[in-house]
Amino acid sequence: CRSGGGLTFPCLPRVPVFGSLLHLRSSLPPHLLFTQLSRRYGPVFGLYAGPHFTLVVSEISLVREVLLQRGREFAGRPKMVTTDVLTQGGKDIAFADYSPLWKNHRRLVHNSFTLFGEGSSKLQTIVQEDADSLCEELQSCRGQSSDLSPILMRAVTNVICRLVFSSSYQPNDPELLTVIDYNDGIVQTIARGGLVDIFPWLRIFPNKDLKKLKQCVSVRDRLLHRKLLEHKMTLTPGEPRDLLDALLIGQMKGSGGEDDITEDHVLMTAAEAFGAGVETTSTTLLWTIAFLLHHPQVQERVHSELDERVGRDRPLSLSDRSRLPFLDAVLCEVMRIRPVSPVLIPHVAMQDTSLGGHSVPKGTRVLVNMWAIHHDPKYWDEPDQFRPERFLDSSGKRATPGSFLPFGAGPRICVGESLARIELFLFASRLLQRFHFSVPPGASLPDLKGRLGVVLQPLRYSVRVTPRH
Ligand code: HEM
Ligand code: PLO
Repeated sequence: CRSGGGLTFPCLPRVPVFGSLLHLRSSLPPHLLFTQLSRRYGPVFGLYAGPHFTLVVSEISLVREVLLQRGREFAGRPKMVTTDVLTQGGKDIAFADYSPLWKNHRRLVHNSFTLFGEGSSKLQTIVQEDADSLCEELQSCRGQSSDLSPILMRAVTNVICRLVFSSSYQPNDPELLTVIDYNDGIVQTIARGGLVDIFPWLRIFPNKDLKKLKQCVSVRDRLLHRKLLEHKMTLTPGEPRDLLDALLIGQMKGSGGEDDITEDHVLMTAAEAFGAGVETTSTTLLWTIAFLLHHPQVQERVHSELDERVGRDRPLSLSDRSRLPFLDAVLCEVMRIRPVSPVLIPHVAMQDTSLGGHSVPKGTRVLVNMWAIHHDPKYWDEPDQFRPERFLDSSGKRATPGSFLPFGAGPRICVGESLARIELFLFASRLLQRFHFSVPPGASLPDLKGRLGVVLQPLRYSVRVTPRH
């Protein structure tokens, strides 16, 4: 395998042009195939995705080296055709390569999230209200069975709409439907690792997906552009009303240098907050309910913890999190057993560096197999079993094992982590305080394998939601 002298990595066989792709043909999704291959080739092995030399890392100490110890060296991102369309050539955070501008941009986004996140009551109020309307909606379908996916999707989209540009929608508002519709189109067409991203020259052939992606992106940009203009006209510096205000203020404060972000960067950040915020949170909540249906005794224990520590009537707030360690453990176990991003986003070595003592040339792509880390039998007893107790110590307090990184780590760690944790806790606790979830009569249990698109999602299932009082 290619490597700059010294030890070399075990590597999959390769042929000209296709690289190792012929050896990667499989009915398994990438995270499972890579986990299988790591048993044969070891905790880090190389492959050629077409022309691109790629390392797959499946052991926690090596993952820590990539993300933390050498985090900066591995903080690059590959250039890909689809994500370039999505982000105007990398004017976002997630798919933009490492650069001084990107660092400024990420810091601004991080600060703006903090402004409305953990420290302030703003996000808490928004989530509480949207969780309440979600509960009212579920209450009104009294015991009927339904697919929760669209209802949850609407609720979390509303949270992000209010956080980003202070709009809130009724269930059938045409603007909300537009957002949901274009997002759906992007999700269907951007499936990570598609061929166009391995051989960029394939884009000269007509490509239906790429065309649809471009259409959806243009609908998205028109809508966000309108919001941006409205915000600019009514902005009071020093008093940001929402994330868009905070970003605009930050952008205007720029020093005028070439590392300043532009208005397009603000637009792409808003777009990404939607994409990342909606897909990940709704998916994690759907996995949570799917696992609770498979493990009714776990749901019962969550219910009794809520009844004993909070009661059935008092509205829950973030300060209840420390009182509900079992619920917290359930959410962690869900993110362990079904990480929404099982191979993270590809990283790239920005300079010649090394990994586990082997040298790694600049430009090498690195896939972190978080699925393998979360299912490594060396660190997890019976890793395929759903057991929230793993996240509790012997006195029942929340504990965090070292081999658990659902949000990644280091310079590319998820910027939305605290936002996501707040949302997950408030939605899950409110839903479980008020409802009991069960398998509808005659229906089968949800499939737990899921399907890998832009995130690892459960297949659609239907659930009966019964009010608890
Ligand atoms: C990146 C997980 C929610 C925004 C990531 C990464 C993971 C992740 C694994 C990639 C890290 C890497 O490539 O090394 C999650 C999970 C979530 C969640 C499990 C919820 C359950 C959110 C939310 C937002 C968000 C709510 C924003 C509103 C981002 C962004 C990045 C990112 C912008 C790119 C960071 C970068 O490349 O520097 N997330 N995420 N995420 N996430 Fe999240
Ligand atoms: C989801 C569809 C949106 O329309 C665009 C979008 C933006 C950011 C992406 C997100 C999609 C999928 C989940 C991603 C997120 C950035 C970080 C997050 C990849 C494609 C994760 C979990 O890594």
